[in-house]
Amino acid sequence: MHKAGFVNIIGNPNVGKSTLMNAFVGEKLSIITSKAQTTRHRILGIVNGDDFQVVLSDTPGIIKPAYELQSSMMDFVKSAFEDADILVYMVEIGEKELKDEAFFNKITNSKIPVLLLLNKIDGSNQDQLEEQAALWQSKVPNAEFFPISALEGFNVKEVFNRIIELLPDSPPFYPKDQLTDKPERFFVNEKIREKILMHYKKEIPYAVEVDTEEFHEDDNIIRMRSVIMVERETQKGIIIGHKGAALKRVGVEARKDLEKFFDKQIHLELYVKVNKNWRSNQKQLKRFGYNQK
Ligand SMILES: Nc1nc2c(ncn2[C@@H]2O[C@H](COP(=O)(O)OP(=O)(O)OP(=O)(O)O)[C@@H](O)[C@H]2O)c(=O)[nH]1
Ligand SMILES: [Mg+2]
Repeated sequence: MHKAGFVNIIGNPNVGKSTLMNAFVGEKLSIITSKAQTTRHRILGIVNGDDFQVVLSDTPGIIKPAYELQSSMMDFVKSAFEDADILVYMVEIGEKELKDEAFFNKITNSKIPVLLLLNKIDGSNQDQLEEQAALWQSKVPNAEFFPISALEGFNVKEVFNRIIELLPDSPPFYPKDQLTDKPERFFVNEKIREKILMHYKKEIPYAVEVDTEEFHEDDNIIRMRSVIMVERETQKGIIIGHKGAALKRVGVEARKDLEKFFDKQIHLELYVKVNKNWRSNQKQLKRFGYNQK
């Protein structure tokens, strides 16, 4: 007997979806920052056991799209509704609603099991927790409810055990030693973007895309070259910073994380290029792995 299935994590931006996926997988697959719209792709994280395979999907936070990139992000969310065996709907303490009514109706009318996770309870008191628990259980009565802290690991194991119980009987979908669906370069791009989200303000991180053009692995070193693309010339100057200091910081920090991730010495070369209005350009988006309708 073997169990396997797709367990897709959905919810508003910044509620902790990526933190939960990484906690389940035990690896820093998805980048995590305090900013909304950190995740732009659907990223698989696969947890294998002798008699089970949980194929998790981390997805972008649900928003009303304002430009093509965001529409494509929402297409990833849609696809996660289509193939799920179990839906994990995550909300956070203090949150009132999922603004997109169509998505919300899909959750409340779901024919498959829904786990409703109220996250970030480490920052709440008992009264607030009880009030929020009652609110969300009444909003999503078809779901099984768990208060959790993805960050501190509270109830994470319990949710995972419940997922295993609910998984359908099925052979594995992926080889048992596979951890994700994404290639190595994807994680390089993401790690660099994480540093940009952390260190630049306002619109800058949202105007950035990273593309790793070279990834060459030797016995004891991986050499990579990545381009940071921005939408306009002024943004290029901001990314580089005074005497290149800002860009250097991104490079140093990304390299340190990537050395841990790949467990190897890394040589990372970074440069910045203007790719005018890339996030509204279908062709460019396709090239970066979006728009996969
Ligand atoms: N206090 C607390 N913070 C948390 C918890 N889980 C996640 N966070 C924080 O919430 C922020 C957002 O976490 P993410 O995991 O990136 O959230 P997300 O839902 O993937 O966000 P998007 O990809 O932007 O939709 C980060 O600063 C996390 O450290 C938690 O259980 N408790
Ligand atoms: Mg995320």
